[in-house]
Order: sequence, then C-alpha cells, then structure tokens
Amino acid sequence: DPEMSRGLGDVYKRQEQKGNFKDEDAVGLHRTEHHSCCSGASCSFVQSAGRAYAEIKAVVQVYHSFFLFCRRRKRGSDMIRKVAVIMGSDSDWPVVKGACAQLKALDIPFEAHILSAHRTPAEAADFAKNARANGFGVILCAAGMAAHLAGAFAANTTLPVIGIPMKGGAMDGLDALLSTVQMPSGIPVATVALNGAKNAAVLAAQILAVEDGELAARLDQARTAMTAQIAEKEAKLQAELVQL
Ligand code: RP5
Repeated sequence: DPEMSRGLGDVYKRQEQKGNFKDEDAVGLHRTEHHSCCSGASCSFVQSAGRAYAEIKAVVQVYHSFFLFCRRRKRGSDMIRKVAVIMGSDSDWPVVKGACAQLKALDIPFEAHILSAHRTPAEAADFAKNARANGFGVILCAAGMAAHLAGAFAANTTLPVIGIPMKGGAMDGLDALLSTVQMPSGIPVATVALNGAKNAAVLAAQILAVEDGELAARLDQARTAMTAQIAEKEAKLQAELVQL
C-alpha cells in the first residue's frame, strides 16, 4: 500500500529526527546505506516494511477481536444470575412449584424460600437487601390475600420483582391481585395473572436473557416448540371438523 508506505516513511523520518532510532535499528542501518531513498514510497525497504506493518496490523486486529470476545464471554459468565422464588407460605407451594419447574426446564439457577412480609418481616427485608450481592438477578414473590410480599421486596431492592398473586381466600385472589399490582410510583412490581407462576418464571428468564445470548436462544427454542404444538392442534381440529 503506497499510502501506508509513505506514512510509514514519514513516521520513520520523524522518529529519526527525534533521535529515536539507534544505529543498530534496521531503519537506521537502512538509512546509513541508502540515505537518498529511505523516505519515499519507491524505496523497496519502505514498501516491504509497509507490507509487514499491514500484516502485523491484521494479526493484532485478530488477537484484539479474540481478546474482546474472551472478555465478553467472561463478563457473560459473571452475569449468570440466580432467580429467587419466594412464597409467603408453604400453602403457596403447589402453585409456585410451576415456576421452579419452568426455571429448571430453561436451565436457570434458582433458590426457593418461604418468607413472609408479615410473619418474617426482618428476614424478608434482609433477603431483599442482600439479593443482588448474593447473585440474584430477578425475584419472584408469590402471596395470597393481603399480598404485600412482592411490594415489601421491591421496597428493599432495585432488582426486578415479579409478583404472583395467589388465588384463594374470601375474595378468591382479587385481594391478592390488587395488593400486588397497585404499587406506589417509583417502586414497581411486575405482576402476572392469578397463580401465574409459569409466566413469572418465563418473564424472569426473559429479563436475564437480555444479557445472556444462550438463554435467549433457549427461549426462542421454547417459542418454536410452542408454535409447533399449536400447528399440531390446528391440524387435529381441522381433521375433526371434516368428520362432523
Ligand atoms: C399469604 O397468606 C400466603 O402467601 C398465603 O397465600 C396466604 C395464606 O397463608 P397460610 O395461612 O396458608 O400460611 O401470606
């Protein structure tokens, strides 16, 4: 590349003027022997030096790309975060189990605990305050009736909190739904449907997948499988309609 060779020649010249090249340097030797041609593009030494420079630059770019790739991978692995699955009572477990099964199916690490906003307020607050430092990325909170668990967690962490209002009680879950979803401005709880444990897990996965390409790919696969199931059901329906 004549441009590069010329540029390189200029760099050599400037460096020599500054006294940066010693006699033993290749360029210094070259200049001693071929003083009249060393700064022009026609000089074969400068041209071959330019080619060598281009090759070295290409190799350095490859190594640099590899370094960036490794750094991204490392950051990525540092970012694999757990999901905390919290329920207000063991009576919530039969439904909450669905969230754990979904997280397991998506190969997402999680912990499940019973903590209550009312019966164990200090422990619940402590868990929420330390959740980020303890490697959690999203918190699911399932509670019924006066369902303040998700709100109490959201008050004590800036991690995303997903509320699962539980069906049951005198109002069959309407009380839990409103207690979970009606949060004051600035302290949000992402609320899923009554007993929506599976969707809470999927939403947690989608939040974590923002920084995790492999998890995003697993979610895409799950969607593709879901689409295939619907296509099968549609075909079955059409076959039944023909038989009517
Ligand atoms: C809530 O009250 C719990 O989350 C549960 O849904 C409901 C009933 O709790 P238990 O009386 O069954 O322990 O705090």
